Amino acid sequence: MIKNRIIVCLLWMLAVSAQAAPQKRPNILWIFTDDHSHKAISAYGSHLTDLAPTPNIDRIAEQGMLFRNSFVCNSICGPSRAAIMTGKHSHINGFRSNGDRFDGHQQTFPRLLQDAGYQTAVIGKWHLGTDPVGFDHWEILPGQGHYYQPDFITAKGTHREQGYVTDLITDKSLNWMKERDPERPFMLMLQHKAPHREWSPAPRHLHLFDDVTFPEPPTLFDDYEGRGTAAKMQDMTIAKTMHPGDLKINDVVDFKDKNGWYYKATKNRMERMTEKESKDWWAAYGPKNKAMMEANLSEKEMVRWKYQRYIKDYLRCIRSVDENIGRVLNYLEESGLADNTVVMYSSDQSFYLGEHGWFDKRFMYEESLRTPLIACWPGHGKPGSETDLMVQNIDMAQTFLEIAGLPVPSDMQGSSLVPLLNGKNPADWRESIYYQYHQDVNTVHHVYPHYGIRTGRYKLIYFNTLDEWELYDLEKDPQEMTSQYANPEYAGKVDELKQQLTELRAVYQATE
Ligand code: SGN
Ligand code: CA
Repeated sequence: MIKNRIIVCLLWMLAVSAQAAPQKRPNILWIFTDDHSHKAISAYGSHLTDLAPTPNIDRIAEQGMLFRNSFVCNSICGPSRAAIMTGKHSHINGFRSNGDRFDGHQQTFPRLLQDAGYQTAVIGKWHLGTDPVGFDHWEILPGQGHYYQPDFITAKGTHREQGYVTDLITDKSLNWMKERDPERPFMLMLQHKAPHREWSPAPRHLHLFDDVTFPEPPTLFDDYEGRGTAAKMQDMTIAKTMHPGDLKINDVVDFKDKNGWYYKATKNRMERMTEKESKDWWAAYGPKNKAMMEANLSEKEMVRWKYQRYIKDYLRCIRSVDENIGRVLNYLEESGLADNTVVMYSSDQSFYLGEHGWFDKRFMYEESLRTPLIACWPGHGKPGSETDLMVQNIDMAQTFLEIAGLPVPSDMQGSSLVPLLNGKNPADWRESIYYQYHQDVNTVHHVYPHYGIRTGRYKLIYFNTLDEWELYDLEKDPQEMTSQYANPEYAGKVDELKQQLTELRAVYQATE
């Protein structure tokens, strides 16, 4: 009799704990930006840190872990997002280039979390061409979205909102977190448009950095000697590619006839501003533009001027991202959610901030191969810790699933970061990563497709349509100024890396 009672009692306890378990599963907040260079985050530290700190993003690092060697598998928006959703390289998930359409009915981590009882939402930039699948709630920007008075798309249609895009995405995310079912865990993808081109700041930040001169990267005037055809032929320089709309000088430079598209894009931005915004905008940029025109700058001085205009607007956009992240972190703390919410910060890839004279991304060179990744999982790992292990955006899906206590499908191609978050240094962690940029060269920025391998010290890149190889010794040449591919001293290393690259391509089933 007593034995039976104990058994009943145990069964009851098991049933209760099984019911209670889902509530204890951690919430997941994935804060994601577009084109945010790790160098523009003070937790990473760079020449920009003192002048343009990001105290709120840094809070995540102070309470969690900073990934020093975080990379993407394809440095461009849609493909990076698709890789995160699926945990698979582009050639497997089918989204190789911007403009492709994502098959949302394939296996993705939001769908798996939703099936397991998580409340799921995506708010902000999406850029995958098809409507989100696997989300209880979605409210996304059309394509690249707009900075001022942006449109949002929901299942019901498109509508325009009053305000600045970074503030609005945050407002909507806070509202969703407040209004969701508090009994079930959530996974929210809060995805900013900022600091994407054309780097349009919040009206309140138009004068930020007015008195600052930012240091230039040492390779601002790179001549691309030492590298191959692709670096020489790209179209992404501050000197030549940036247009008057990017630089906010269309009050002094008439470019209507030169390029219809740029004109249209800029006109669209101006038309979305309120009268006051437009007045403040020209009050901020106009006098500086006039001074620039009157200064009669040389070609080189003009590049310097453009770099200052660019970096200031870029960092102004980041200031509003950082402020809004502060709002979200404050909410988590005040609501008591912080203790059981994993907060991760990342971007679809890093970005050139004048290195090699460039903006944009795409290349397998360091600035765009990397992406920031900062994670805080309260009670796991040591606050303020760092790891040098190589991680990649294909790792995220498995990480989220393991955090939620779910099994990881065997066809995912990454590795869960949970051991790293728990402060472990797995001995069998990957020692190299595979990268492939697929987009046709005859698209924006004219970057040739390529693939390659990066190890701790070396990087071997193959531009497949050019049949050209490049090799970099990152220890001796961290800025990747000289390919050592043809240097006989590196011949053995080249053979070894080619062999490893072949093996990696076999592992990832890369045949293109
Ligand atoms: C637009 C931008 C490009 C940018 C792509 C892709 N031009 O075409 O500079 O590389 O988007 O960006 S713009 O004049 O329209 O701003 S991505 O982040 O979506 O991959
Ligand atoms: Ca991007």
